[in-house]
Amino acid sequence: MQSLGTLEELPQEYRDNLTDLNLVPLWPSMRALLPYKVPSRNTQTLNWRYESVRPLLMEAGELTPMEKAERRVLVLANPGHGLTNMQATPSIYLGLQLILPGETAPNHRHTPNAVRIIVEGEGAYTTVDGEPCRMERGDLILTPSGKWHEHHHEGEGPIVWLDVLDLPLIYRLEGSWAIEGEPQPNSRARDRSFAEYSAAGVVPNIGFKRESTDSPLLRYPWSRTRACLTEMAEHYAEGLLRISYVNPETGTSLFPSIGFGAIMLRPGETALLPRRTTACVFHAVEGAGTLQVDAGEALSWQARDTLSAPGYSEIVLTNASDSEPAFFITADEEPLHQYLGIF
Ligand code: GTQ
Repeated sequence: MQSLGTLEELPQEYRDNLTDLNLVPLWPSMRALLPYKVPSRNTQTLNWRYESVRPLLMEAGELTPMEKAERRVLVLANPGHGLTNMQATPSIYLGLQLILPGETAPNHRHTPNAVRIIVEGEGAYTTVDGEPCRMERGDLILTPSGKWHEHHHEGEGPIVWLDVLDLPLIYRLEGSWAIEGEPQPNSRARDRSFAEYSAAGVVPNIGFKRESTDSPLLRYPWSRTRACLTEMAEHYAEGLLRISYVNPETGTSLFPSIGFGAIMLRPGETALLPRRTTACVFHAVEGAGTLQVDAGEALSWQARDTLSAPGYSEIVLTNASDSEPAFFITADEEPLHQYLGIF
């Protein structure tokens, strides 16, 4: 490929004149903007070990009361994107949120889409547009763009979950904003969307037509995802065991931005993931093993750890146990890549 002119080759006076008029010459940056065949990727391969993060999160519980935090979160920031930009991948924000017994994270709604993946603790629920969604280990709780949500914790110990938002994308689109609301009335004991939509292949037919394209199901319990993968393993002796979380009405991804999935590794399995364009986040729900990207250093992981890996890479996951399966919940940018035609 032809080498192009550099900035330094241009007379300083000419460069200054360009700058004065808010102009930039393309050719010195041409190859950086449009690299040959494979994009440049800032997403680093990383493990945020829960064992290391947890003590600092608990310390935040002592240092900062809920009134001073609104959301008490330590953000899992990928240094490749610059720590203060709070990106795990180009479009995905991750945070570990702590609520102590008796605390409430007050009601608000915002434009970014959010999912919580429960990491530790029992007895908490998130109320989403009036629907109280119970939170158990590994469950996915959805708060799609614009829905009111507040978090309550009535259990014994701390509760911790992983927030997954499309905040970096929405923020850069200059579309990120929030408003506070009055506490939501506790009109229901349980989440109605779960009654209506949680039986696969069955949807309610009681005389209403939904206008929204959001997933109508707000809680995807881990017990059902796990049971599905375990049952699939009975039928497939080999090949990647993977499911996608979908909108039960349309079969499409939960959000237009981020796609969610889950992977099971059989006992002793080494899984080579098909190479994909999108960066990916892995949250280990059960087990222990390694993650290796492009034959680099193998990172060890265990249950409750959260990892990131860049797109266009070859990812190998191993399960260290010869007797027990291992499970991940994944988040990636596939829906966006599909929409943009770059997947
Ligand atoms: O729980 O609503 O990690 O609004 C970041 C922003 C969590 C939340 C985050 C939020 C929330």
